[in-house]
Amino acid sequence: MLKSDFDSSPTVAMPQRAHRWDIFCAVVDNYGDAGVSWRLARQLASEHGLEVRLFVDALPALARIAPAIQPTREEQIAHGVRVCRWEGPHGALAGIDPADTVIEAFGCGLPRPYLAAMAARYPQPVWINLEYLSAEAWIAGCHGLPSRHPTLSLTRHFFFPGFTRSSGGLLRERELLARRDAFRADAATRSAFWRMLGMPAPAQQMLVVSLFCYPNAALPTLLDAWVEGDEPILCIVPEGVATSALDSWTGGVVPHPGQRLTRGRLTIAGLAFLEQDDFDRLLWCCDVNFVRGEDSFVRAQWAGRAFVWQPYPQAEDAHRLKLDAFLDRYAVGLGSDAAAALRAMWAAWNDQADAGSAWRAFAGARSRLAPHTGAWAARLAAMPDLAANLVKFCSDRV
Ligand code: TRH
Repeated sequence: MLKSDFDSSPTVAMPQRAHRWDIFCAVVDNYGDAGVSWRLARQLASEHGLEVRLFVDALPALARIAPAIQPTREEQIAHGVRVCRWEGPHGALAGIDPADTVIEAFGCGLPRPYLAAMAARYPQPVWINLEYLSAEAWIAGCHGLPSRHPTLSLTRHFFFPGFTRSSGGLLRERELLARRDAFRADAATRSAFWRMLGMPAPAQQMLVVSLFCYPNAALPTLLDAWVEGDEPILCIVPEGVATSALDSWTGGVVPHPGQRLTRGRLTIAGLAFLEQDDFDRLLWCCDVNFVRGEDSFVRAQWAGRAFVWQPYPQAEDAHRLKLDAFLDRYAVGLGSDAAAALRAMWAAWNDQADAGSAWRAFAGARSRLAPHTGAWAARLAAMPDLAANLVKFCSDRV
């Protein structure tokens, strides 16, 4: 197997006796919980040859980003993963033989009968709580820590995704950056992709933006700035994103998938939700990506272009700590003007303030932000990926 310059993840084989993995995912809302769990499950099966069973309580959310999944089926095999519907942590799930390794995504909790079966099993499964991604420094000290179950003789380990070698790393499939560059270098493949989207390939001079955000009061200011802007902009909006803001800004003519609306220098194009790998290709085709939450945030970094992140809003602005911690790492090495433009744009977007005024300087810094993000992605790709780290972590504990 040829290893590309980009891919540095050592291949650690799980002992045959520990090749069964269960992943539990309870969808809080949106698509990230399912998105991260599905991406991890596919990678463990395809790159590490593991027998993966993925339990998801809200299959329709998964089916939106994985069309191979039939949302009404209790159990099915897709992309080498056995996908099972569960009732969530308070459901029964009795009579299930726990796997050798059990991943609890985002502290979703495990049903009592399953926990009891884990405790009764010999050898006991390796039990991992896969935490939310953060760039904050404290996670390095918590990554890998064990915690005893209060009543059962079970130990759970906390596994923190992150941007440093002292964290669990980031989800990145093998050859991802090589595939990205091959896609970009091949005009025929790119135009085939635009045809698949049902869109004409954007004109050379057009600035192409993808908009995947939470409801954001700053959006109208940005759209106004784009209408009056210096260059033509194509803004691609996945279905159901920012609908109410777009509805009021467009006067009730939100462009649905396959539709477009042009105002001044701005064209808004509606797009149906894409399968995860096609969503990557969309990000690879855009000059600026507005992303949110966790998984699209990481994919925008692998895309290696300018991006604007809106973390999932949390109480007491806890998400601002995450945002600032990330900017403090990511902006290193960026010239002071570009760094100032970047910080001002992200602040305006997350303060839901006047993002339109911040846009001009941000767009002006794009020629520095894109190569900077490319270099950032290459540096991150020099570290082992999350799935490889997880397999190593678990193989050391069986
Ligand atoms: O959907 P999100 O807002 O999910 C969030 C976050 O995970 C957050 O951490 C969590 O607390 C919250 O849910 C409950 O954003 P995220 O994480 O970017 O996940 C979106 C997923 O949807 C990602 O896997 C990419 C995928 N996607 C597609 O596959 N196709 C598409 O067309 C689009 C727009 C998204």
